[in-house]
Amino acid sequence: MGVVNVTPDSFSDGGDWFRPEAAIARGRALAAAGADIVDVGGESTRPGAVEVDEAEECRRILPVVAALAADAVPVSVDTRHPGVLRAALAAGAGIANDVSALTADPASLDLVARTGASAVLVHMQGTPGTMQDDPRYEDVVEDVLAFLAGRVEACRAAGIGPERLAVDPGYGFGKTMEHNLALLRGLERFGALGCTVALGVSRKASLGRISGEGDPKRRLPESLAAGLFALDRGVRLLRVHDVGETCRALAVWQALRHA
Ligand code: HH2
Repeated sequence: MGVVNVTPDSFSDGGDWFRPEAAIARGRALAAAGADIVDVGGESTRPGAVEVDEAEECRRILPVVAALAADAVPVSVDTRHPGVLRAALAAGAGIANDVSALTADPASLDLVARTGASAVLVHMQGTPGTMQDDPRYEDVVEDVLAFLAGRVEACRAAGIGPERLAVDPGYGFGKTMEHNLALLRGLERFGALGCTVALGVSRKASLGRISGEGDPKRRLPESLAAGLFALDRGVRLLRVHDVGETCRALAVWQALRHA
């Protein structure tokens, strides 16, 4: 899954793809570089981010979703807002990538159920504005697993089967460094939820804290190391900014696995 942030303020690439033409070109380039899905987002969910209103979020992403969908690129929409999701699905997106796991507004769950769309259910403690203020868990792996199991069950009850779902432990979403590392080490357990396991570690700050790299755009080595570690533990949907480089690493990983 390649990322196109149509935002002025994303932590990793804020402003680079804010103009619709730039975002469309970026999405096409990611698809050409090997992305199976292009994830289009109009609201940053970085720690401390402020919420964007639905009209503005739509204005940012809809031309991009429509252009990529017209090229037959599979598009996911990274949003917590049902109005944005509805418009994006109508414009040709097929997947809801929701960092609230369809809890921010129950209308999102109904929309996915009714339209036959797929969804990525992401665990987040709190909201982006405050999620990094002292996050706490009894046992982070157990707690996140239990939350996601509940969301998979809520989807099943609404008629959305596991074949339409991916579960994502939400690396960096209301987690300390220790929580993040425990989740990566426990990834294998998420397969038991019966859905595709997804993960977004690309360029994230805690990887830079380990290596000492402060610039998100220079965190490709960190992102590849964590991404391959995750693939070894069953992750099958990796959300990344650097698609071509990740595909090259994946090709070697796959050749070694099947050797
Ligand atoms: N991380 C971000 C956004 N969306 N979706 C999923 N499924 N998993 C993730 O880990 C995830 C996500 C944050 O990264 P980014 O979009 O690059 O930054 P920002 O939120 O600042 O736009």
